[in-house]
Amino acid sequence: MNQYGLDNIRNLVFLSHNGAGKTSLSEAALFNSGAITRLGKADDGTTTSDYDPAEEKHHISINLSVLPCLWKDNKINILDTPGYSDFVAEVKAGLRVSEGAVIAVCAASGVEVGTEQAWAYCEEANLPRLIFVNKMDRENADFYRTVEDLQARCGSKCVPVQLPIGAQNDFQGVVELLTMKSYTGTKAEEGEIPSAMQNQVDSFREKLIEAAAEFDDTLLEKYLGGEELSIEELVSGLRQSVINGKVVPVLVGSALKNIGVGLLLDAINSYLPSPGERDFAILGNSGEEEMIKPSKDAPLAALVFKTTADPYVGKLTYFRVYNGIINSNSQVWNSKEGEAERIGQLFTLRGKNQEQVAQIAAGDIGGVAKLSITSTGDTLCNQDKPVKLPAISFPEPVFSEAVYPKTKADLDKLGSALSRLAEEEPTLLVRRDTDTGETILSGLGETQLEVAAEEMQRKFGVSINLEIPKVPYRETITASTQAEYKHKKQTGGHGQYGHVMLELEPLPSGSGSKFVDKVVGGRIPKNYIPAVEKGVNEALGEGVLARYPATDIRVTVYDGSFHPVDSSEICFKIAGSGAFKKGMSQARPILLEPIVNISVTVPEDYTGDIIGDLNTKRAQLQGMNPSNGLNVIQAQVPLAEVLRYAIDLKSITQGKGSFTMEFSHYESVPQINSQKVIAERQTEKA
Ligand SMILES: Nc1nc2c(ncn2[C@@H]2O[C@H](COP(=O)(O)OP(=O)(O)OP(=O)(O)O)[C@@H](O)[C@H]2O)c(=O)[nH]1
Ligand SMILES: [Mg+2]
Repeated sequence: MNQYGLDNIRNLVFLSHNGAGKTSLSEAALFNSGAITRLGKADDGTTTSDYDPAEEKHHISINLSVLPCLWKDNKINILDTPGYSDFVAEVKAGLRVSEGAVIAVCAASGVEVGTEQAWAYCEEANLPRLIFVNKMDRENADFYRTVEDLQARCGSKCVPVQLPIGAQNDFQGVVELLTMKSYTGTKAEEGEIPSAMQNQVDSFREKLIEAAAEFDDTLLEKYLGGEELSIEELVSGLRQSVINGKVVPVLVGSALKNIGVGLLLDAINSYLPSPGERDFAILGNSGEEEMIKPSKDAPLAALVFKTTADPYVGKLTYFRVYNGIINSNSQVWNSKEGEAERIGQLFTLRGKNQEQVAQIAAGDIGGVAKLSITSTGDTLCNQDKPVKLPAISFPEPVFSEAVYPKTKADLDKLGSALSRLAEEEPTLLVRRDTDTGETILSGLGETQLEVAAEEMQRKFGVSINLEIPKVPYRETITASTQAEYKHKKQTGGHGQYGHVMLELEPLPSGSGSKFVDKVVGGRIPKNYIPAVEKGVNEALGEGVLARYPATDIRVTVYDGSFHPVDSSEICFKIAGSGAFKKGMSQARPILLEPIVNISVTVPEDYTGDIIGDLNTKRAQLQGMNPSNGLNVIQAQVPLAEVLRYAIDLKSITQGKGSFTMEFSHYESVPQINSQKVIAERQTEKA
């Protein structure tokens, strides 16, 4: 199956709003092409693409799957991606290594948020694409309404090349407007166009021919001169328009009923570019992109676009070859790491199935196990002709939860399991919060982290709970005070004696705490001062309000007394700590909380809702920057209020918003919130 050349391959990514039927469509494509003999069902978890137990459990796609099928003269590598936005990294990877896209749209739901998102990604990547209006068999399915919707929201370049015969219960097949033939049923039996459709067919055909001829001067001249254009001319005209991004053909069918899927594969062959027809970018020395014509005879250039951690096989690496050939049992150069990498047995993938191959050539996609230094985004090449391909841009993690192992055994394996997971998923990040001592797992949303937790259990046998991260509160004082503490005990032999007088003063926010020694005349001998400081520092570590670290306080030891026999370091440490606690209680202590700068980008219509919501979160608005229909809203807000902002924003904007946040400074917690935090902390410590 790896004998297909640059001109006989199609790499295309399937995109859509979640659940529009990408996986069902891929399955039907594999079945029709003979790649599989049993048609699996998304609902039963029996598709080739959704083989992962997590996908079966959640009934959604989670991973990108590579699904090659042979159709007529070509090898079509379908990259089925998840529609759920938490897993957008898979979409980004799929987009990066494809020359074309198929956007599936549900005929009943029409254009949805995910449709517009998919469209925007294709525009951004300049990716030629087809639209497949799926689920024509469903209740409420309406092709014409969906097309109007598409044209209104994605532009008039969406042009139907087919019309459905019947709809909903009565959906039977499609009419192809270029060939003027009808195809009905799963077997796509050729027949006559139903006479009732004739007028509609004529009118849509006219629009299609215009679109096909419009961007080719010779065709346009012929067309305007009233000459009949041949089917071949029309197909080639349309192909150029699709490749140049001027036209997006709209097809129709039902993945579930397997109607129109073969015609979709025909359209992929006819209209979408092969790897040979699309130049690719390499990075020059100063990081600028340079476009290159792909060639099988050039030195190797392959991009790693996905890495998975298999508990048995180990690391599995997916790559796309742009130039040259990669061979099994060879050595390549990883230009990102600047190191050689050993390549073992290569294979092509179809879902979880692997087929061993001797080599993978330019234009194609393959896999290899157990690479040691290579990760997603790296380029594999020849050491004497090193190249770098632009890496894949993944979104930054925006949602965090704290990871708690369930048992001691889980704790021992936690670190390595987490880092293996994070290696697999570019949008997962693991870090330790030194303030709260928690291990924090960050990603794009709640579902992604939940799936990650399940995977930890399944793949590495580590059970964890995910909890809302703790807020690293602090404490400080708001008044100056003096405090005295005498530690004195007479027990049996020699006693204990330490006596310290401290002055506590508030320092400006963010300056931290300072210890000053102003004792004169040896009232406390010099050798005991470090012990006093130790005691103060210990007390600073747990403030008097809720045992959060105290900060921004100047502590001056200015007097005290000692006993020549009974005094010791430990006694002065106790006295220092005691004096500090007493002083802090007197100096009107308050709770401080971290404030973050948040920057929220949303379509302008959502501005009011975003600000309304931020107001309920104690935010201080800093500014707004409307541009191009989007508005960037900047605010400062307490971290405690936005620990789950990724979820709130998604629900306010149906996923159309994005945000970033970073720590700014600490501020005092309002009285009412403060009481709550202190009470919660008391129960927690108890
Ligand atoms: N009636 C009808 N249902 C369909 C059709 N295609 C898919 N479905 C159903 O729609 C649901 C989602 O299908 P999937 O194929 O998993 O959709 P998807 O786009 O891959 O979903 P995600 O990958 O999770 O975004 C399943 O219940 C399918 O049976 C269709 O043509 N007609
Ligand atoms: Mg799917």
